Amino acid sequence: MQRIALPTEWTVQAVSNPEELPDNIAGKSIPAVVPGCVHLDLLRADLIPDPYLDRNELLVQWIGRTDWTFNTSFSLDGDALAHERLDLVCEGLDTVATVVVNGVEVGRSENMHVEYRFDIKAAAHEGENQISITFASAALYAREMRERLGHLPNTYPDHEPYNFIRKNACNFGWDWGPTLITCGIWKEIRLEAWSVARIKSVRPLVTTANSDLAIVDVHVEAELASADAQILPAVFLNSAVGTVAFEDDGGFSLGSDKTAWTATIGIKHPKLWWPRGYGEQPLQTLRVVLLDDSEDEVELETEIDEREIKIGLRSVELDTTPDDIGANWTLKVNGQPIWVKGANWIPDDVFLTRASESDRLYERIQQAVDANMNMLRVWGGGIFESDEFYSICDELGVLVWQDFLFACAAYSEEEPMRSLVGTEARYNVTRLSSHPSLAIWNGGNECIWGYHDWGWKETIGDRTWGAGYYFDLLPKIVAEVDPSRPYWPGSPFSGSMDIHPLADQWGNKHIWDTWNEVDHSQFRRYSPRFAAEFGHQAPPTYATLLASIPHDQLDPESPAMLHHQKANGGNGKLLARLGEQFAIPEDFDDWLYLTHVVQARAMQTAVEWFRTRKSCSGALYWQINDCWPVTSWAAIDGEGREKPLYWATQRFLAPRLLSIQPDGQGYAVWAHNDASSVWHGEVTIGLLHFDGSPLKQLTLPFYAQPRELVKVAHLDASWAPQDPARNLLTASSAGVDRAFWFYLPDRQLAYTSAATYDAELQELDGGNYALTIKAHVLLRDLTLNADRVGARVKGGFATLLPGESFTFHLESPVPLTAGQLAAPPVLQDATRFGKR
Ligand code: BMA
Repeated sequence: MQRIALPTEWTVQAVSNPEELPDNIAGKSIPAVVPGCVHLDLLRADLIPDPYLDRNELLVQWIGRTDWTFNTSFSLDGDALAHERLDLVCEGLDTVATVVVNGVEVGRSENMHVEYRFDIKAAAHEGENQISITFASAALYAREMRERLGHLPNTYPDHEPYNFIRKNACNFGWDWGPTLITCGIWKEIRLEAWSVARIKSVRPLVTTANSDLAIVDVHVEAELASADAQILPAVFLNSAVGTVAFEDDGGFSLGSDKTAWTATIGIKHPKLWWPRGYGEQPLQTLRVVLLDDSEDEVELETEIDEREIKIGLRSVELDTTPDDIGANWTLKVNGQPIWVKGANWIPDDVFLTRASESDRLYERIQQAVDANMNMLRVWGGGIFESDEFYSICDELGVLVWQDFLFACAAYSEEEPMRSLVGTEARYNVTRLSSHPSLAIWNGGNECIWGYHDWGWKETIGDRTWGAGYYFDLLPKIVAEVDPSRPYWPGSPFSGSMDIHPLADQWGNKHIWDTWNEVDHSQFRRYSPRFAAEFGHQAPPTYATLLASIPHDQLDPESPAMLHHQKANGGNGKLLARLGEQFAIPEDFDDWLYLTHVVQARAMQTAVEWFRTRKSCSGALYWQINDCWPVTSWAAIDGEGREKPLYWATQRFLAPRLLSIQPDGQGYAVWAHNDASSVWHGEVTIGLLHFDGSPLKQLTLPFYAQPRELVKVAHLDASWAPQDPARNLLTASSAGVDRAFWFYLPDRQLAYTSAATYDAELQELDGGNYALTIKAHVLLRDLTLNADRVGARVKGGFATLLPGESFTFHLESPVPLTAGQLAAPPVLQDATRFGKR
C-alpha cells in the first residue's frame, strides 16, 4: 500500500449564484487550504468580514447559496500507476460534491459523515494530474430534497430544512449557533495505490472483560484488487496487557469467496480499562497485517497492508432492569454501575477543521476532566467527532455517549435517505468500534419527543418520520456491526412509545421547563432515572464579549448582543430567571456577573438534586462548549474561557459531595460518596446567622461505602430559621466543600450590604499569582473574572463564612496588582446584591 498525500494548497472559485456574488469574488480563483472550508479560505484572503464578530453573519449568507469548485494538481510516478488500484480517499466531503480528475467525473458525494473512496486509475496518468471538486449549495440541495420527499417538521422552520441532507444539522443555525452553511474538503484527502488487497476495516470488539479474562474478537475485512487475489491475515496484540491465553490467528487464507475473518484473542488476568474515577486507562496496541498469499509469492509472504489500533479491555452495558419505581437506566463498565457525571458536547467551532485541531480538542476534553466529568454526550445535531477526539477520551478515561445524527426533527425514511443513513451508521459504528471510551449508541436527539409533543403528527400523517431508523435500522446495524455496546433509541426516551418520553420512572430524561418557564428550584419536582439534558443560559465571559461585540454595544439589548443570542425569547428568559433571584441590576458588569451566578446555581441545584436521588444514575447538563461567541447554556464559552458555571461544576461534580436538600417538611443532609474508598468521619451541621454565629449546631458521625449515597441527617422543624432573611444552614466535613442552604432568593436576603475582605496578592514564579481573599462578612459565590485583566484563573465560585479565606490561582502574561484584581467587576460576590 502506497499512501500519497495530496497538496494542502488548492484554489477555490464560486461557480454559481452570479446575482449575489460580491465583485471581489466573482470570477476569482482564491487560495484554499485543505482540509478546510470555503469560509475559512475567504477569511484568510480577506474577502469577507469575520462572521463571528458583530452582525457579520448576516453579510455572508450568500456563501451557503453558492456552488464552489476546489482545484489542485498532483503528480504521479510510474510506481503508483503500476499498482492494480489507485484510489482517491476522501475522509470527509462537505457535502454535495462532484469529483473530477483530468476532466473525467470519478464520483459524487452527498453525505459529509462518511468516507468516500473513488477508483481513479482509469482517469489518472503519469506526470501532472488535475483534480477538481465542485460542491453544490447544501441549502439548495436540502430544499430540493424536501420538494422530492415532502415537507417534514423541524424545530427551526425559518432555517433551511436541515433534516433533508446528511450534513451537521447545527450548521444551518441553532439556538446557540449561527447560520454559516459551509462547504469544502473538511477531512483528509489522499491517494492510495495498492495491489492484491487492502484492509477495509478492523473492528476489535471486547466481548468479555473481567479480572480473570478478556476476550477480543478482531473482525478484519479485506478488499481485493482482483478476483484471484489470495491473502493471509494476521493479528498481534502487544503482550503488556496480560498473558495471552489463546490466539486464534486464522492460519488460512482469504480470497474472493471469503474476504472477512475474525481472530479471537483471550487475555488472562487482563489489565482492565476504566472510566476516570474508577481505575486506570491502560491501552494496548493491536496490529493487523495482510500478507500476500498468492501462489508465486508463497515463500515471500510480503506484507501488503497493516493497521495499528489502540484498544482498551472493558465491557459496557446499559442496565434497564425493571424495579419497583419503573426501570433502571444505569451504565455499567466491567460490571460496575457508573454514576455518570458530565455534559453534552457540540462541535467546538462552526468551521469543523478548526474544531478538530488536536491542541484544542485536548484542551477542551482536559477541561471536562478537570471539572470532574466522566462522560461527554456527543449530541446528534453535530457530527461523529474525529478519531482523535475518541482517542483523547480513551486516554483520559472520559466515557462517550454517541448520538446518531438526528436532532429535533422528523426524518424521511424514503430513498435516497434510507441508504445514506444506513451507510453512514455502518461506517461510523465500524470506525469508532475500537475506542474503549465509546460506551453507548443513541438513536437521536429529541426526535421521539418531538413526535409525541410538538404537533408534528398532523404534518406527517401516515408518512415516515424516523421511527424506522430508531427502532429498526440503527439497532440492527449496531447489533450486527458492534454488539459489544448498548443501543438506546433516543434522548429522551422512556423505553416504550406508549409511555411519554419524559416519564420520570423510565429512561433518560430532558428537563427544559426550568429555564424556559420556571425557576431552577423546580428541578426538584423531578426524579429522573437519568438526566441527559437540562441547562441554563448565560452570556460568554467579558473578554469574549469584548472580542466579538462592538464596545459601544455592551448592553443586553443592543443589536449585536441580541444577534449573539439565538434562543427563542432568550434574553427575556435570561432576565426572567435573573429577576426571580435578584433585583435587575442597572449596570452591565453586574448584569453579566448575576446572569453567570444564576446559571451556575441552576446547574448546581439540578445536579445536587439528582446526585441525592437514589433512583438516579447520571446527569449530563446542557452544554459544555460553544462553537462561536454567544449567549448560551455552555460552561466554556466560544473562545474556550470558563464561565463561573465551570468553577461551580468542579465543586458539584466532586467525587465526594455534601448537599442540603428539602426533605418532606424539613431538610436532609446527604453525603454522596462517588469514590472507590470508604468515606467516613463527622459532619457538622449548623444553623447560622449571616454574621457566622451559630444558632443551633450538631455534629454527627457518618459512614458511606464506596459509591454510596447516605442520608446523614434529617433536619426537622426544630431547625427552622429564626429569620430566613438572615440565617443559613451549613453542613461541613473535613476535606470536602461545605454545603449551604439559603432560605430565600437573594433579593429578599439581608446580606451585610458592603462586602468587606482583605486581599493579598502573592507573585509566584513565571507569571503565576495567588490572590487570597479573607472574608470579614459572609461572601457568597465569590468569583474572580480574571479575563477582564487578560489573565486566566483556576477555581472560584466559593462561598466564605466570616473569617474564612479562599485563594485564587492565576496565570498572567502581564504583571498584576492586588488593586487591579480585588474589586468589582473583576472580583465579584453575590452579597452585594441582597435586599436593598
Ligand atoms: C435541547 C438540545 C438542543 C438545544 C437545547 C437548548 O433541545 O437538544 O437542541 O440547543 O435544548 O434549547
